[in-house]
Amino acid sequence: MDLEKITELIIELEIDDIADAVKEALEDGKDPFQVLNALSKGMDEVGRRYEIDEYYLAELVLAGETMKEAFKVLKPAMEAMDKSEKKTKVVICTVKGDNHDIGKNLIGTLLLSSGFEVFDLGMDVDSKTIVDKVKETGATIVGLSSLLTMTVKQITEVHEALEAAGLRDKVKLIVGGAPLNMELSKRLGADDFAPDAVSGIKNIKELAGI
Ligand code: B1M
Repeated sequence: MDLEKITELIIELEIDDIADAVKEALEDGKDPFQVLNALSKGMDEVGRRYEIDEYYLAELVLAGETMKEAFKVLKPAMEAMDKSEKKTKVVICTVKGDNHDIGKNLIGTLLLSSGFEVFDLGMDVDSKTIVDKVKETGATIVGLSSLLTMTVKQITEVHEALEAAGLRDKVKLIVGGAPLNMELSKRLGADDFAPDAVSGIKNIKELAGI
């Protein structure tokens, strides 16, 4: 199974074939990171087609579901690569009001394969749920995705909720998503920002002192 085919299956929204294709690529000895990259490339093209009105909301929803089918196979392969013993705990989610989770899932999968213990709260998550999870798990990093301009202010909510709970100096807050940049993220109360999944993992490792 070549990787271009995987990219193509995402672009063509082939939800019934993607899991088998990913499985085949892994069995052929392809690196899970390369497979992840091929999936992301497909998603970039879906986004481009949406922006030029070639795809509509229905196609976007189906693209999201197709990515999820791929992740079901990819995630265990990523987890199997993890050889570390002492794990840094990371809480991740997409902020309240935002139902985009493809980028967040990508980050989560990469974190797992990089030896982190990941608590994924899903999407549309309020600050109280995040604070409760940090308290319960003792996580030292919170990673937030915000894809909508309208929801970036939720980052400040989370920052302030952590502060009110007396946890802000124990937890590093990193954020990502298209409407953000480093300057805005810091102004909103985050410690760090990453423009893509690879730099996200690099920055999270730095925040964790790894
Ligand atoms: Co929507 N959507 N969407 N959408 N959608 C965008 C984001 C948009 C830019 C499209 C556009 O208009 N050009 C636009 C937002 C405009 C804005 O506010 N600035 C938009 C809109 C408007 C909407 C709706 C309001 C549409 C409507 O209903 N009229 C609606 C909102 C619903 C809601 O959230 N409440 C909506 C809905 C949807 C779908 C549900 C149909 C679907 C999401 C499916 C899903 O996620 N399960 C969807 C999609 C697919 C998109 C686009 C096309 C693609 C997003 C994506 O998955 N990209 C997007 C346009 C685009 O980006 N070209 C768009 C692939 C993914 C791998 O990248 O998530 O950016 P991304 O993550 C990257 C980086 O940002 C970074 O690393 C990731 C990997 O490289 N990153 C992090 C992300 N999080 C990070 C966290 C980190 C570090 C890095 O640390 C923790």
